[in-house]
Amino acid sequence: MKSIAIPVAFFALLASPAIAQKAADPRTQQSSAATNAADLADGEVRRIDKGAGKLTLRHGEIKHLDMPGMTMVFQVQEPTLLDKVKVGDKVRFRAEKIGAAYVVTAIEGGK
Ligand SMILES: [Cu+2]
Repeated sequence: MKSIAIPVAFFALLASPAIAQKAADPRTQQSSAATNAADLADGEVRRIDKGAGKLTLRHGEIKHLDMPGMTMVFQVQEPTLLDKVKVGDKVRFRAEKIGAAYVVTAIEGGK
């Protein structure tokens, strides 16, 4: 067991200062906040409307938007995001409120 535990601890020591440094760097602060893994919500694709650039997701809680789990329609920031998913996919996604609209800006884990 020790032979497994030591490399893991060693990796953790290496990784944590790197993460702290990245977060403190003003040049990357904004972009790392936008793609922070903690801001990704769980969702399931219910409907895809490529013509309108809309995506219906049943999603879990979205903490940074103060939103409980529900099924709702999102705009997508880039139409190509819709090519990454199909109905029924379980995904992780980033949603932002832009003006009056809720917009999906990133999706991972589809297809
Ligand atoms: Cu919602």
